[in-house]
Amino acid sequence: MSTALIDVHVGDGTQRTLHDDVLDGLTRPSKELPPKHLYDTHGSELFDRITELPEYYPTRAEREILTSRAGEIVAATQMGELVELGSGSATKTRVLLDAATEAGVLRRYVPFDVAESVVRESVDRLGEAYPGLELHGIVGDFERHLGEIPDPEPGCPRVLAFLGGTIGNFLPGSRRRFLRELAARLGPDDRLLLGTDLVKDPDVLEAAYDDAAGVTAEFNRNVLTIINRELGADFPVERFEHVAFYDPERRWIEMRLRARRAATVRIAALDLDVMFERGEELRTEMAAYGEPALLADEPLEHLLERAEQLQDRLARAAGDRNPFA
Ligand code: SAH
Ligand code: AVI
Repeated sequence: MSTALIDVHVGDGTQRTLHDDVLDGLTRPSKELPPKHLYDTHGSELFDRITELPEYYPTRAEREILTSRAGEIVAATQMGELVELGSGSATKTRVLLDAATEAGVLRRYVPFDVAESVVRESVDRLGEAYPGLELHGIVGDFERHLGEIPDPEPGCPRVLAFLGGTIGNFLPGSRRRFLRELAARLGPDDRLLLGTDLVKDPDVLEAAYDDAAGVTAEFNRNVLTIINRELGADFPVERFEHVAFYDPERRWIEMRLRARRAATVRIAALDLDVMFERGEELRTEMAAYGEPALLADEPLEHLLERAEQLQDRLARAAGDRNPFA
């Protein structure tokens, strides 16, 4: 039998950040919301569907890297414990869990995610698949609750994984703050496993965020459904159009929601009316790529001083230069 524990650090607090973020973000001259609010139960399911889409290559690329290099990663780190930030459904993670349990080194897996349902489901499923593995789920916001990660057992080498390019979803200032905090919490026996994508053909990037089946559009619009439900708002969800474009200067993709018509939205819990002009856009996500946008960050440079880079087959074939070199 595996042992399982789940700590919940969000709840009313998350509701409050949604309040604050909606109030701040929707009263700015350029409307925006932080991407973490895209993930309720439905948003997490939609993200999982995105990872299966032909256009959304990052998950397949990362799975390929993990599959071909998991043995090496486990041998190099002796992963006694794996902590995963933004773990989601932890599907790809199984590649690492398999390699580390096969090597007989892994004792504990700590999935950390803001979406309670995904933490509970992944702990349930992994408990069945990996009997003997200790599971300690954390439902929390990695911008606020890194301190809630349990201390590693003494002498147990720990790997902190941050996969899927989620690091690209921060705005640069918040990313720097997060990386500083993360760096401060990494002990001498800890290793960081970071998954991020490199800049490539804008058409490929834009297709990945605007799939033909419209799943990403539904994922994007779902944030309005969340605000309607949680804050008693009346967004006419279908009257907002999904927009995704690559900004070559910032080297990031932006997802936005564009009002097809002028609208005034009532947000009852905030006693707020928000006006949208026809065509006005609300930014819901940035996804930054490779260097220099990401890797030039001073705290990350410091963390990567001794880093090794693992690339997927396509990136190697394309001859992308090694930004860690
Ligand atoms: N790691 C998985 C899932 C990526 S989706 C993969 O590579 O496929 C991003 C995940 O990060 C979601 O599950 C989302 O709920 C979580 N997330 C986003 N912002 C977060 C935050 N501030 N704190 C904790 N989890 C967050
Ligand atoms: C989780 N995160 C890294 C995904 C990304 O690619 O930025 C979320 C996503 N947004 C649209 N499609 C997928």
